[in-house]
Amino acid sequence: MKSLYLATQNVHKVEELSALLGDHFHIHSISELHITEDIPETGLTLAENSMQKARFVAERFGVTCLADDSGLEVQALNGAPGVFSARYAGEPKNDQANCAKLLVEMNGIKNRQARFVTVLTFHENGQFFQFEGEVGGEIIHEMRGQEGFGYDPLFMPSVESRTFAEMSLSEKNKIAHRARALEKFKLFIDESLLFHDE
Ligand code: ITT
Repeated sequence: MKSLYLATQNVHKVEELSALLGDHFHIHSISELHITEDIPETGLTLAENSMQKARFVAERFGVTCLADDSGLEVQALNGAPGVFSARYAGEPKNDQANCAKLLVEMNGIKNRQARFVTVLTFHENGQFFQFEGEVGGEIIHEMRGQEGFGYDPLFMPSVESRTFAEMSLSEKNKIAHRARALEKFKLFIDESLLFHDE
């Protein structure tokens, strides 16, 4: 089985991606490459940041790798926190503080519509490919649930009465943005010539 390095320091992403890709790849963490710092993300879009993270690992180590940049886009906040989702409440990154800030910003706002978006970047032999996934839903008025991470306790996907934080990993992975982007990636690798000479 081909090795794949996940270009992220976010343990929750590693858990979600590993659950969905474990039967396609032998998954590695970038700590095995002795990368211990956050990979820089200075772009203005999810696609730029996702590419930046994949290049960071690919250019240093030449390994097959997958990067993820994700964000929550709230309609009434003109797409915020968006590309700044991880540090919405400032440094250092803090999920609890981000959720608290979002609730304050949404105070009194009726339109609660939002979406999560993921852009994955896959690197193999100097080539880069991107895949996007999204899920629509709404921001509820108080945090609910203990599972997941980030804004999961505040996000209720459409046609659901539970937040992502009230779902198991496998339930979230059936409908979530990251899982949807991964479906496209898996279709790509299933059809790709890159993998047929192994
Ligand atoms: P890496 O850059 O190391 O991958 P990160 O946590 O900084 O880790 P991002 O830059 O992609 O990752 O920031 C995404 C932020 O968006 C993340 O910290 C959460 O606050 C939020 N987020 C992304 N996916 C999410 C999900 O599935 N559920 C809840 N919140 C999510």
